Amino acid sequence: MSLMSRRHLMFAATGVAAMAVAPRIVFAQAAPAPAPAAAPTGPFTLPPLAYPTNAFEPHIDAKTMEIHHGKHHAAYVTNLNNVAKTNPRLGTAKIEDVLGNLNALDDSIKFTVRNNLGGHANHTMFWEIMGPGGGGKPEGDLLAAIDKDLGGMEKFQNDFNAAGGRQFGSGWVFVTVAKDGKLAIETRPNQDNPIMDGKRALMGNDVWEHAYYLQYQNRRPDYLKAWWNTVNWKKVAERYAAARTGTLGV
Ligand code: MN3
Repeated sequence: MSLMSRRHLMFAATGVAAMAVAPRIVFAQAAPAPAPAAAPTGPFTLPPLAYPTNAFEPHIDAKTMEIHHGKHHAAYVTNLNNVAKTNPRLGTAKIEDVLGNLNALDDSIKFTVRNNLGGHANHTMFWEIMGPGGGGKPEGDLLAAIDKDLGGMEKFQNDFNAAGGRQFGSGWVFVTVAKDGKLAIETRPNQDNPIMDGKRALMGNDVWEHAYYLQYQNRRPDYLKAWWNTVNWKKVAERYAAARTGTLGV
């Protein structure tokens, strides 16, 4: 082999080595980027949606669902995990036990837990009671209870929408279920939850502006009406049955 061709081979080999290294550098830069790496590590976790974010269009737009679940609810979870770092018992206690006994908490975390654990509970319920192909009416025991306690479906939905419309500022409109099984329409400000008053949320709608403003702007009453098309009555009926046996969580 001549000197020239040997040198040529050496350059060629160097070139190959440089090319082989290059993809590793690219990979090393890309590695920290995946979104799941930024997710909270617990003990609190964001429950995944059981449906795609566009499942409720045209009633709730995909962008609102994305931000509502992926940013707002996620922020409550992150805040809880931060509190749990210095208060590990928060992460092991049952959510309903903590919310039902907020005064047992240290003053330094009470406000943060009330807002963020309330928000986590409210939104966990909210995603659960909605589903694709929702709307219509419940049946069986739940319908009978609505007829008995809330004056029938039409009056119930009108009263629920009116209460949600009247809630000043941010908050929720709920159907609460008491220990004796009685249903009532009640609102709560901010992220308060009926568990704080010894009741349970059977179902509820979020009337914070973040729940509807991209699509409905100031037209909260239109959002309240459209939202019924997302309600998964089968899930609500399961929650009602659980409430009757004292096993309903958040
Ligand atoms: Mn919300």
